Amino acid sequence: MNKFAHHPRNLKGRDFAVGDIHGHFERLQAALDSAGFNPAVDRLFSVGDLVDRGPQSEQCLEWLDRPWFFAVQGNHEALAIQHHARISVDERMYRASGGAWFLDASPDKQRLYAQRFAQLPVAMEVETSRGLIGMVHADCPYPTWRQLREFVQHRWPADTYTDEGCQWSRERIKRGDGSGIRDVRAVIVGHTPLRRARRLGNVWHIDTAGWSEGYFTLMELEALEVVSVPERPVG
Ligand SMILES: [Mn+2]
Repeated sequence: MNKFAHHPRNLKGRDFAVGDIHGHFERLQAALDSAGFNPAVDRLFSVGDLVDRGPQSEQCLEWLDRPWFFAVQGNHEALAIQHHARISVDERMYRASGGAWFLDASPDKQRLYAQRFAQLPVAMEVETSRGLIGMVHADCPYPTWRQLREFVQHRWPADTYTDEGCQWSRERIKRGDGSGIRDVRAVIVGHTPLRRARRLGNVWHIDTAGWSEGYFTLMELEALEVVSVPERPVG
């Protein structure tokens, strides 16, 4: 299974990235509407965590079926995959993080979601006229995008370091590390909720907690600019 996805340039419309969604697809749709998103030509790239916490986790399958919607696996998708595969998951933590909709679902339903999540790449890249833009859920655990691509594509040896770094790491943002990632125009990540999108070197952190008290940040990839504005004051 290919854990790395490459998307050619969008020559017809605009491309956007969005941070964690966490079961708030209605709010996401409102943000897309206010950005004038056109599903006939535009594309939306999600940095993962489609599910848990919000009331519409189950809609993720419909969204993943849309031809203009692409996502990487977040740590919340990984939890569902691991739980389904009977890999040890701290169930209390998972439930406290909004996983009840999955934990309490029937085995058939759990399988449906886990299988779909397992098809998602861990990392993806999108071509723009000014270079490649990479996306992972939490962080790129290597100093160069080329290294990340190699490790994700070849997955050797049984490589949990890369997956865990991509899906869970908060090292860069905790350290305020502005060293960035080489071999790539920018890398866009979510996972750590912030009041405003924050750039560290060429790494953009865009989870502005649209699933909680914040708002959804949409980042247009060609200009690498934030196009959404908060619809309500951030507390
Ligand atoms: Mn996350």
